[in-house]
Amino acid sequence: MLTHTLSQQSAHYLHLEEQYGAHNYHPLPVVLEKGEGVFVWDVDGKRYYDFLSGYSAINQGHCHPRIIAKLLEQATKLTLTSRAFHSNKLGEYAQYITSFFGYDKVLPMNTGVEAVETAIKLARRWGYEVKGIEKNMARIIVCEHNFHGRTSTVISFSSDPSAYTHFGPFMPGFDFVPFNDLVSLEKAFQDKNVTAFLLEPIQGEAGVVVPDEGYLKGVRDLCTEYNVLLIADEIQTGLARTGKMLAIDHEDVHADILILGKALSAGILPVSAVLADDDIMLLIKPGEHGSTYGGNPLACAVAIESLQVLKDENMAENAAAMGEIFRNELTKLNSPLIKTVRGRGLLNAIVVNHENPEAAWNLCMELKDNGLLAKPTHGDKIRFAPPLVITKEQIHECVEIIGHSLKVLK
Ligand code: IF1
Repeated sequence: MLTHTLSQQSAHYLHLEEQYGAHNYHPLPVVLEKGEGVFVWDVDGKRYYDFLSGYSAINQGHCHPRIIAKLLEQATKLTLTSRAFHSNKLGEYAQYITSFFGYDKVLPMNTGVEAVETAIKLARRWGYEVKGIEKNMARIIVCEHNFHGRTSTVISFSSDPSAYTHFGPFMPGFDFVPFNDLVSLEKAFQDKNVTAFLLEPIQGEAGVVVPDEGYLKGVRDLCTEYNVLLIADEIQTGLARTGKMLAIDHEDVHADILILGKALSAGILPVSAVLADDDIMLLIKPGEHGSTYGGNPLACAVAIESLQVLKDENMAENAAAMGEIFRNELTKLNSPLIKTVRGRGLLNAIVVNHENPEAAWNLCMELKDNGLLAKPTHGDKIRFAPPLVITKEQIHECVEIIGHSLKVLK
């Protein structure tokens, strides 16, 4: 029997969360208090490799010194003006990020799902005012097993009962197609009321589902042919995570609307962004959309440095190289407990092969005891997504930890 003891310190903090916090998560029983690069430390001073990276928000590594320095510098100057007034940082950031990704304009928001909601509003506005769809008839196509966030509109097009049960009534105007299926997508596009197709270029929460080579290019061609906006949700797959700056870059695809979040601020504060060209972005007029913190000077300063660091430290190239080694070494373990190893760059996952439904959880508990933090997604899959600063030596050490933990589990 695997036994996992809990220190008194950790038990104290778990109790406080249990007693006074909502029970909307089921975290691994570890209480962290420090992070640096690929490592985090718990309240007892034990060190772990972080193989979740805040669900890909910490691509640059925990507390990256250059980004923290920019945070501190701006935090002592000006943190929020609201959009009732201009700030020097917003204009600088807007110019920086639009040239970084090749778009005319950026609409700054805070959380990922706010950016997804913003993209939905932009696509509907374009559908009515440019494509000429009848009022309130616009449809947006989404993929089965998608994950785009947790607001009431966004769960309206989730296919996961745990995300939408007893949260109705739901927002109308969304239709499903299977992911990685161009035939179904073209069929869905026969409906003239379709204004956009929203997808994750790799499905993260579904367990790192990588589409066939050519799928993203096929999506681009169909969207162009049927005058449908391509909305790429790169909140989890973007910002060097999959071995390119964007996951759609693997097929040289340009999205009509690009959504970013998470690592846009390196895990420091919520920053998200919607990028589009003028023919779409300028359809939202002054006073028709916004948010209190959207585009605040602190977020702008942190986001510029977070993006610059990705480039300066060649994080996409490192993610591609380290991911290749990681998947090859995992496969070489030849563990009967690993059904599949899949992913791209440093967004990877294994499918655990075991009749015990708790096997993935038990493996994560064993990994935790051996100094590596990861978490199961949808039962039998474990996502492995370390910060993109991880070195070859560290990858090999982590594969050893995984191999040893698998043996114990067997
Ligand atoms: C949770 C999942 C990951 C995202 C994509 C939009 C959002 C997310 C592709 C919304 C957020 C987070 C949310 C967090 C856990 C995590 C997650 F398990 F929920 F699905 F990463 F896979 N698009 N993903 O991945 O961004 O509003 O959260 O900033 O809700 O448990 P957000």
